[in-house]
Amino acid sequence: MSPILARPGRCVVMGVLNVTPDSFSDGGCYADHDAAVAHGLQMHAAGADYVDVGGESTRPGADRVDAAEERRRVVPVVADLVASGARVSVDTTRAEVAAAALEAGATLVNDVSGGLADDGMARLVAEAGVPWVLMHWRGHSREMYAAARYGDVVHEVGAELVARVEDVVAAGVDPGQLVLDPGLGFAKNAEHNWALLAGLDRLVGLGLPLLVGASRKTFLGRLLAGSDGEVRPVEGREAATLAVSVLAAQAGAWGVRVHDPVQSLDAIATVSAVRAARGTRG
Ligand code: PMM
Repeated sequence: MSPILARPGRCVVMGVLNVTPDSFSDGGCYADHDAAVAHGLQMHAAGADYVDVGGESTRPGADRVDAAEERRRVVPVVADLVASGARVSVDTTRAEVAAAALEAGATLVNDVSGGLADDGMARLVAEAGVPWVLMHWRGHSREMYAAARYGDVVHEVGAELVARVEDVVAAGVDPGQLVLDPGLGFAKNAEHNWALLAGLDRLVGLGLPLLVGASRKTFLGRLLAGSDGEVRPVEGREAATLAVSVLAAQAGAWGVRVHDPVQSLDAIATVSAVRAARGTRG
């Protein structure tokens, strides 16, 4: 197994860095190169295991950017972060963007389409030998809510992820490179997200490392809506995000993807201490 997938004695923390004008939480904050690199280095200095750099918003209903623009946003930021010693993952569904980011020093591909959006991704990842996050996905942002229909969502997401694993392994990817992710909010409504969080142990039980990305997502904002029904804004969703980091670490997830790594690292250190006292790792 790739050493990058080894657990550092606790749940891995990936810090989100969206170099986009329109992501739901940090869109527009780090569209500028220097601001993006500075924030990425801050997360690295704070202990984030990966800085996850993305150049295309996946928020519900978002329009796609073209590949050249996505590359233009991502590659210089990846290169500067790597030059300063950060470990970087690239959040993209496009093989050509992933290839350019790997060339610039990224060491993990985070693919929210689980390899479905681009046939070339499996070949690229197999050749590069890097870890690959396969997220559960049922279509691009514009169409994904029409696909949010499930009977037993945990079972169906698990089965669809296993099918993706079988496909990419058949295409030459080593299973030791793979991380699975239930894709909270992607073709899922709030009820589906809660069911998936309630079923994390079943997803961990699939036997591959599991990544959980709940940070500041809308279902948390809806849970915390005020008595007037107003959804809690993104900056007020941090405590709920931490609760999910704790639940994920407790369930034995490999990692969490969060906007504020400092807070999650502290929460996860606490879970690790309890797990160690109990005789379980992570
Ligand atoms: N969520 C977003 C983007 N990339 N990647 C993975 N692996 N898992 C996720 O849940 C995920 C992701 C959307 O959130 P953002 O706008 O905060 O990046």
